Order: sequence, then structure tokens, then C-alpha cells
Amino acid sequence: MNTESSALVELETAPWAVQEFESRLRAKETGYHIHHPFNRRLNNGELQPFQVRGWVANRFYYQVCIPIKDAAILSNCSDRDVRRQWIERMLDHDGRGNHQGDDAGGIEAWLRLGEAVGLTPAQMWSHKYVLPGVRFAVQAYLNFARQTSWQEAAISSLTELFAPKIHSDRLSRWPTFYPWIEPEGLGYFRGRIVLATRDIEHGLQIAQQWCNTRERQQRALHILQFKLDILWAMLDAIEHAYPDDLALEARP
Ligand code: AHQ
Repeated sequence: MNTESSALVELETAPWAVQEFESRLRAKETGYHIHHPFNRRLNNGELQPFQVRGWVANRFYYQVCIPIKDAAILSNCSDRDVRRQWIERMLDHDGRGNHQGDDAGGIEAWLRLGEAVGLTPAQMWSHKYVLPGVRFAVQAYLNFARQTSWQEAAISSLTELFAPKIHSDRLSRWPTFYPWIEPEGLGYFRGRIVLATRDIEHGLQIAQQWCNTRERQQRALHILQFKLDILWAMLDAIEHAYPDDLALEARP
């Protein structure tokens, strides 16, 4: 093989530089659920209360499964330093100390969001409004985290690269568009921006360390697309279940 063709092979098989790899991860933002038609309508104030309630009740199922997903990652991780950091994610949702006030955790905050939109904690915990498509998508995420390496499961959380924007959109737009929602109910989004920013840093560090070959870098891009599809499929199911003219008796 002459020098030119070996240089070409090298170009196509050598791992991308750190910045190039991160740029390719970030370029997948175009598939993030912030661009889903249902989310666009939600953040443009176009949805009726029952549609917002349907979204909150279905997303609650995703939220309560996040710490279970993180526990699966911990159970597969032999690196104590990584576990010491990753366990914080679980506690962010399940709470810390006496689980009161600021230590109550994200699941409690999401229950406050439920109450703010008109859903009782009992209705939220019953998961009576969880749609088949949402349940399947969330279970696919859980099973992926249980069955793959902790490094690949950590990489799948990198959809949070794009999460600070979606949370800040809700905080800046919902009070105007949905004055009927108690502002205290938005506390989860407020807290999540800082936590997501911390999670992103750790997730990217794991991705850069693990993806030391072009093959692993490309696998990481596929994993991120898989998780983007999970979030997108959830909104597909919610959009389909709650059309504008849904019969009154079928509304959450
Ligand atoms: O509230 C969210 C959250 O705690 C997490 C953890 C992370 C993961 O481990 O997959 N992803 C995530 C996300 C949360 N909220 C979503 C939203 O739109 O409110 C965004 C979602 C994500 O981007 O993956």
C-alpha cells in the first residue's frame, strides 16, 4: 500500500480528536426532543391543561425510572471513583438526608409539578396515565443500562448535553403561557439546569476516556441516537394520545 493510500486509511480509522468527537456528539442536537412538534407546542403555550397533565404524568414515569437506571449503572461499575460520582445522580432524584425540603429530591419536585398542573400524588404514583409507547421506551432505556457496560450506559445519558436549554425554555415561557400552573411547580426545571451541567461534564469525561478508538466513537454516536429516539418516541406516544379534540371523559 503506497503512502497516500495508507494515509487515507489512517484518516478513516484513527480516532477523532477530542474536540472533533465532542462536536459530533453535540451535532446530534438536531434530533433532540426539544424539536418534537409536541414539545414545540408545549413551549409555545398551544396546549390545553389536559395535554400538559398527560405530559407531566407520562414524564413522571421516566423520572422515577432514572434512579433505577443509575442504580443499574452503579451495579455494573467496578470503578469506585466513578461510583462515588455517579451515585449523586441517583440521590438527586431519590433525595438525601431526611428527604425534606431541598433534600427531598427530583421525584418529589416532579410530584409538586403534578400538583401544580392538577394531578394528585396518588394519580402520579398510580401510573394510570402512562401510555404503552412511553412505558416501552422507558423500559428500553432501563434494559439497555442493565445489559450493556457501565461506560456505554453512561454515554446514553449524554442527551443531557441538550437539556439545559429545554429546562430554561420552560422556566422562561410557561409562566406567561400557562398562568394556571402554580410557579412553585416549576422548581424541578430550575434545579435541573445546574445538575445537568454537572452530569454533562462527567458523562463527557467517561465518553472521551472509553472511546479511544474510532469504532467506539461511532458506537457512542449510535448510543446517543438510541437515547434520542427514546425521548422522541415518548413524545410521539403522548402527542398521539392527547389530540386537541380528545373526548372530555378521556382527558387526564
Ligand atoms: O430530568 C431529566 C433527568 O434527570 C435526566 C437524566 C438524564 C439521563 O440519565 O438520561 N437525562 C435526563 C433528562 C431529564 N429531563 C428531560 C426533559 O426534557 O425534561 C431531558 C432528559 C435528557 O435530556 O436525557
